[in-house]
Amino acid sequence: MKNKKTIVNSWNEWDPLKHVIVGRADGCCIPPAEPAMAPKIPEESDMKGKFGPRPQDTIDKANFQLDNFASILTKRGIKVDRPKPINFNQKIGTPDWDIDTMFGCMPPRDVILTLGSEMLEATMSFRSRWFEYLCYRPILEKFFEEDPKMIWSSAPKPRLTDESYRDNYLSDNITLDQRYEWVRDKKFITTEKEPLFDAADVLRMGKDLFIQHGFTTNLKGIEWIKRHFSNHRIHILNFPGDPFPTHIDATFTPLKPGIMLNNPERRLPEEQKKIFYNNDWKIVDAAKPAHNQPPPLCYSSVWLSMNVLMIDPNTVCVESSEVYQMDQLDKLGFEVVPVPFRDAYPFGGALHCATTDVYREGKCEDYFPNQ
Ligand code: DAV
Repeated sequence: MKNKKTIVNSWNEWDPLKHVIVGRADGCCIPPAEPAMAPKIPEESDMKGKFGPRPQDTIDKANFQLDNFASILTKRGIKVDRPKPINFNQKIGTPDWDIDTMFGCMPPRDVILTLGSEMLEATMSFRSRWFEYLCYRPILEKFFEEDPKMIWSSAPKPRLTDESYRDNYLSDNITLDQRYEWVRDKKFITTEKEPLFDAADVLRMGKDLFIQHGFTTNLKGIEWIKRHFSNHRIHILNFPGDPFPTHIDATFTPLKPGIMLNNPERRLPEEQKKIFYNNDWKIVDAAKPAHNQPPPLCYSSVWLSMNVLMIDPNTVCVESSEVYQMDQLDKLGFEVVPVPFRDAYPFGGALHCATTDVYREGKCEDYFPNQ
């Protein structure tokens, strides 16, 4: 059968997936410290003080798993597109700042937000990730040509001067207790100087968008999204159990209408649960991760275990070593597709991070009529 032309359309995280972007690990770098990043790297981390290109053998292993994931999806009839990596090991800059390397293009979820027929390039909140959208331009250009209804947009590029970050966050001497207190007080690394958001802080659930306010998305970024997607209802979520709230998708994961997985170490405050309960949604604690530690040179936590990709409301891709998470989803009645992916974790996350929707069947529905 001849490949059908592109359709851009996706309103939620669970409708039947037909077309998706899967990232690549090529040339990925560990960027030098920058204001947005320093607090995410704990003092004892093996990443402290390291920067530059990642070892080639780790890149090859990650790409092997990314290619395998892409082929698992393709075999299920899902069309897969891949970004085009650029040379990440080069100095980039704007009139306001420069930085010695970029990051990579493994997690498209962070960069591109698909809602309906629109693909929106996020502002991003790390200097090293400022130009990452360039890797997606070849496919966005193609989608724009092939789908006459596709809306291609880009949020205002942020200045990311020092005014966009709190400088007291930089210190190595801050205790974890202090960090919990700041997060509880909604005092994050990013300031309210300008709108900032990473696309991976947004959960798309039809008419409602649930957005984490944290390190990578500020209130102005959420306000920008609210005005931009003015037909949607915007809900701001906080997860005070996370000392480094960076992206929502290892914290709060919709599985299908009526059921959310919540990280038991980062529970949604009772007050913010109301909208779910008022609409007969269940919030279930995610199973514990199978590992005590993330793999070497990884930014993310062990909770990538719950960073799953729904390929339809009954079928879920789960990392294949995450036995407890697979078992829980199996018991909840889902068909579980195990996907080996741990070698790709250090490059920016798990199965949800490593993908961005292009097309899911289905329409924009109202799953929360009782507001
Ligand atoms: O738990 O470290 C990872 C999310 C990556 N997109 C965490 C969050």
